Amino acid sequence: MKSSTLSFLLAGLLLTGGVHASAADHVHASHAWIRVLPGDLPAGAYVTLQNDGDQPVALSGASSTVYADVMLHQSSTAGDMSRMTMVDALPVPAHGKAVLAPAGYHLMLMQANAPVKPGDTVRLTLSFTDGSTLATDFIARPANAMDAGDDHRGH
Ligand SMILES: [Cu+2]
Repeated sequence: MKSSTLSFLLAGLLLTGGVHASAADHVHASHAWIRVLPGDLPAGAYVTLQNDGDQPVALSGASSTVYADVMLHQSSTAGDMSRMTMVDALPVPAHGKAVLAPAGYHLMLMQANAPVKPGDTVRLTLSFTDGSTLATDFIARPANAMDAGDDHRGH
C-alpha cells in the first residue's frame, strides 16, 4: 500500500514538472568539438545549438569534470588586434540557432586535470539561463582544425 501511494505521488510530481519545459528540452547540439592546443594552453570548444522551441533561450556557460574552469567568451578583432571578452549569455532564438566557432563565440576550457588529445571525447554540460542543462559530447581535434571534421559524415 505504502509503495503504491509513493508511486502515485511521484507520477504527479513528474507531470507537474512537465508543464514548464526547460530550455535544454528544446535545444539540440551538433558539430561539437574542441581545439586542443599544446601544453597547458586553454582549449576552445565549439558547437552549434539549434532551438526547436517557441521561446528564445540563452546559453550561460558550461562545466566539465575534465577542466577546472570553463568560460563563455567572444573573440573579436579591432584593427589588427584580436581580443576575447566574457559573455554572460548567448541567445538562441526561437526556431533558430547559435553557432560557436573559431574567431567568434567559444567556450574556453582551462586547467585540464588530465591530458586531452585529438580523438578523445570530452563531455561538457552546457547550462542555460533558466538553470537547465544539456550534457554534450565534444570530439577533441588537433590545433590546426577549423571545424568538427564531421561535415560529410552520415550524409
Ligand atoms: Cu576565450
